[in-house]
Amino acid sequence: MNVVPMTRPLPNDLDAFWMPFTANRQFKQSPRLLAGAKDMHYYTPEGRPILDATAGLWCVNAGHGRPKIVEAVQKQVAELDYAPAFQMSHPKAFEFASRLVQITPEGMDHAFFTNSGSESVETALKIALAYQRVRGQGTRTRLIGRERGYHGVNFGGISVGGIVSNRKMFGTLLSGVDHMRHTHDPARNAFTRGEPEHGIELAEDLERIVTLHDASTIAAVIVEPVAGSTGVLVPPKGYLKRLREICDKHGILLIFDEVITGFGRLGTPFGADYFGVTPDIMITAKGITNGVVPMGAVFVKSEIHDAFMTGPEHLIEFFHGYTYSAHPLACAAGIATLDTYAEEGLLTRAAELAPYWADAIHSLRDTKHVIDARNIGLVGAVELEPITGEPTKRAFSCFLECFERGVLIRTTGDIIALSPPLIISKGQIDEIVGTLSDVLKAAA
Ligand code: PXG
Repeated sequence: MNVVPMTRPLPNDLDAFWMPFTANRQFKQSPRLLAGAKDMHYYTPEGRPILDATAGLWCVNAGHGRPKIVEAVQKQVAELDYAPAFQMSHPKAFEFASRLVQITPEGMDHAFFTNSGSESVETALKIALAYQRVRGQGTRTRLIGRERGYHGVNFGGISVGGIVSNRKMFGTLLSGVDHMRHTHDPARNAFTRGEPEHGIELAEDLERIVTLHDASTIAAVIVEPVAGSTGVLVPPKGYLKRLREICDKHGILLIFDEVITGFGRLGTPFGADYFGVTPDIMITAKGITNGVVPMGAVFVKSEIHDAFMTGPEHLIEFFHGYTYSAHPLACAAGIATLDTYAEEGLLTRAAELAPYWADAIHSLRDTKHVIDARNIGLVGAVELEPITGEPTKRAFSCFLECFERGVLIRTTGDIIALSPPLIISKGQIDEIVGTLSDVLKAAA
């Protein structure tokens, strides 16, 4: 089936669109456009297939153009395009929330809808602060993040985040934030398959911060179970369990940012399931609608939700929300996405593929320029030796060359990150790694 017309009109002026997180001038000299997509592939405007090794931007977990999702959105837009989100709602919002809390970790049974990962982060931080206040612990106003963490691009998220280039241009950010150390330790853990052996002691950094500020000032700790954007940092064995223990000991809320690890990426529905650690608040987005309609959701334990449900019943309990919270198109896409995940076993498929995937990623170990390779679930990273004096250039050149050869990868610094749709075949894994290997061997 030819799903994409072979010719599409190309835009003739690329100037007006200021592109996000993009080298705009480089792009506009040599644009890379995607005009169609089906299953594991994108198609350029000329009809050239590009194997998607990144699930779009870590979001198209069920692959592209999935019929159920397409039909659900088409039907929904004709039936109900928009309903006010405040003091009103529509049936699919409740249906979707109820379906979601059936697959979230035990006890995480209320969903607050947003439109992106960044909004989910802000929502979670606000819930954490407000919860401490409604339960009579209003001195707990500090938020603790981690170096190299990525929590979207809004002010709360970049404050608790730890990626320097995302922070340094934007002033003093939120006050009262501190950061634990990151867990990347290539000297001890390079070329680890799955969770690294070394580094559980880095969780004790939280104890250091508690000692410095006192627990009575700390509302919450936020971490990605696996740090994605910074270049796939898999937590050391036992690290997240230890964080949970320290949070419990001090009455600090634990927030997992599962924007990437949610919805099957690690071979379990959520990272919390993979690591056997349940947070108090869980942030999601991306795979919640298979990337088809922007959406995010924040899940909370009942005790957090219920703590707000006091006072006169005609009053708003939590002064927060978005015009497009639980947008009908997003809910329709989300329900069809959950159906697709369930019918095809996609929330656990990565577990079956993980050993094959790990072998493929680690087959690059002795390839030119490679200084580390790491993997977990259907996530992989290959770290390259930077070109002296020109950091990021080697990986970016590999990205451009892979695209020329028909494979879409993602780079951050000199790290190549791979996270294909969960429907990938073993042959397609070989194609990704084979292309990457050829490109690396030929790279300067
Ligand atoms: N938290 C985490 C853990 C994320 O990975 C966000 C929040 C923000 O989501 P939104 O929907 O506001 O973008 C993210 C987003 C990459 C990459 O290639 C990662 C993200 C976005 C774009 C690219 O690493 N993560």
